[in-house]
Amino acid sequence: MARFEEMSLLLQKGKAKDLAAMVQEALANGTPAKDILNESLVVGMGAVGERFKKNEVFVPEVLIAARAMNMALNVLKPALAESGVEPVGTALICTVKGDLHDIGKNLVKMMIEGTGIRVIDLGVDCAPETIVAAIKEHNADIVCLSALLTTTMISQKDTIEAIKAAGLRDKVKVMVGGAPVTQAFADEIGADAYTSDAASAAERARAFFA
Ligand code: B1M
Repeated sequence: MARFEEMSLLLQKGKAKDLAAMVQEALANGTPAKDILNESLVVGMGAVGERFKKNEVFVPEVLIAARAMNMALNVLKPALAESGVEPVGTALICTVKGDLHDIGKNLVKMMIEGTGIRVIDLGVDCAPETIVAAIKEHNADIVCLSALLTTTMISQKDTIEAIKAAGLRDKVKVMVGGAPVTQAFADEIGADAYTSDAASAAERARAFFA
């Protein structure tokens, strides 16, 4: 029986090494990577978010928890990405200009990789011109734009405009997401898809290749 609750608490306390070791042990015991992700890591980070909102923890604690989350995700990555087949296509992913949040983006990346799509990660604070250049360089089929701040959602729109201006809009599907983003906003800015979580993002991305 995997110790989901314990892993969630280790994450909340930012005990990165202990968490990574326990994630490794759970994987070795046959616990599915997806269950570790959803039952421990996502739950733990959600709890940190709630406490942050209530001013029970502050930025340093959140950062330490975020580092633990990323370290645990690195341990999970090979198991999540296991597909054993040639990539069906290429997706670019990033957090948009002005935005440094990368935990959700990293989750979406791993889940999409798990469907057999090659994913190029352009990181955070990614300017529209960088994304346009990367579409050309990697011959991308999909562009995934994450935004966590109401003030950076507009960068998703700016990126779509830049892709249009570069004459590449018909070549790529644009997916948007992140906590403040909605279907209505996605429709307004002309994105091809909006999804609210990493699992649905992966499902939607794969459906583009059906
Ligand atoms: Co910031 N932060 N943060 N933060 N932070 C939020 C987002 C906030 C809601 C907290 C709050 O006030 N309650 C708030 C935003 C308010 C708003 O605009 N509406 C906020 C703020 C204000 C800020 C700063 C401005 C704080 C400050 O400095 N005063 C600052 C901004 C820095 C910047 O980006 N320029 C800031 C900084 C930080 C830290 C650096 C401390 C840290 C980020 C560390 C990191 O990412 N490496 C941080 C964190 C951790 C959070 C919270 C607590 C957690 C975010 C997170 O990782 N959630 C967050 C509060 C919260 O969410 N409750 C908060 C877990 C993650 C798994 O969820 O990213 O939503 P999420 O991803 C989900 C979905 O949204 C979706 O799938 C994922 C999982 O299924 N998804 C996609 C995401 N991208 C997608 C793309 C898709 C599809 C789905 O398709 C392409």
